[in-house]
Amino acid sequence: MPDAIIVEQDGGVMTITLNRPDVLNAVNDQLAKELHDALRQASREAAVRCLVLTGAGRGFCSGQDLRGRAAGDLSYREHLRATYNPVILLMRTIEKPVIAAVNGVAAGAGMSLALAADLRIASEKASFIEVFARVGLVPDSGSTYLLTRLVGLGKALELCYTADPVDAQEALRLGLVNRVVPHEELLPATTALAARLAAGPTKAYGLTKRAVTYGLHAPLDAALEYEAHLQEVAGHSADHREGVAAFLEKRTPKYEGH
Ligand code: T3D
Repeated sequence: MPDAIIVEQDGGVMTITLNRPDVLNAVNDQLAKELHDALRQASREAAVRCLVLTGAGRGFCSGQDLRGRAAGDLSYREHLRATYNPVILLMRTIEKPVIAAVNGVAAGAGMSLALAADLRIASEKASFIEVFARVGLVPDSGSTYLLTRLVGLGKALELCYTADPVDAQEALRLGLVNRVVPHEELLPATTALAARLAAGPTKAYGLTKRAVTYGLHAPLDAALEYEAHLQEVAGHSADHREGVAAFLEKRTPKYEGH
């Protein structure tokens, strides 16, 4: 069976392309496993300092591959535990920036994948659909958690109840995406940002992601304490020493990521 994803590395940037364009990159078990394996490999390799997730063809990802889903003989709980949940957890805990380059429709768990990235850059052709209600399901793969935090309670429930598509400009207005660019500029703009982040203080970025994630559910005193703890770690990093030296020497820092 051909690979369901394409993995490419250019410098410190790893790009993962979901590659089932005939079905708008719907997720089958093969794709979920390959995506999980690629993320795990990226998390372990120091040479990978930023990740980009995008889709081949006109879709970003249409969520679960629905073919063969009418039989009703599957435990959805077990399937989610085995496939999507580990992928979403890895994306949210990998200590490197993750950017979704949303090239087209992101629906269902495909939208959840986009939401699980740290940043989203959308093509003008992108759209986002919490499509689950159309097929009588609950938003999953982190959508209830992540969408609510990005757009707020009322809008999240509206998008989940109606399953209406959100176009790229509306997504920008809602804070669902960070930027919208012309379609042909999506990959150049994303890789430029990814290369910039890959040349940054990766260790500090990873700790920043940890602190921001912790702050989502912590009281202020605990968040302050956690920041102080992480700053202790960052304060002893080679990149911190390099950043201070570069400032004093009036030059651009050269970060190694540790
Ligand atoms: O553990 C579990 O399994 C539970 C987890 C669930 C997670 C989920 O993600 S549930 C939600 C599953 N996804 C959907 O319900 C979306 C289904 N797709 C659509 O509603 C539409 O395709 C879109 C709104 C995304 C895009 O519409 P459009 O008009 O641009 O494209 P299209 O013509 O519908 O799709 C193009 C082709 O892709 C088409 O195939 P064909 O007719 O050319 O042979 C279509 O059947 C196929 N396709 C699109 N999405 C899926 C799919 N095939 C299988 N599964 C899909 N999800």
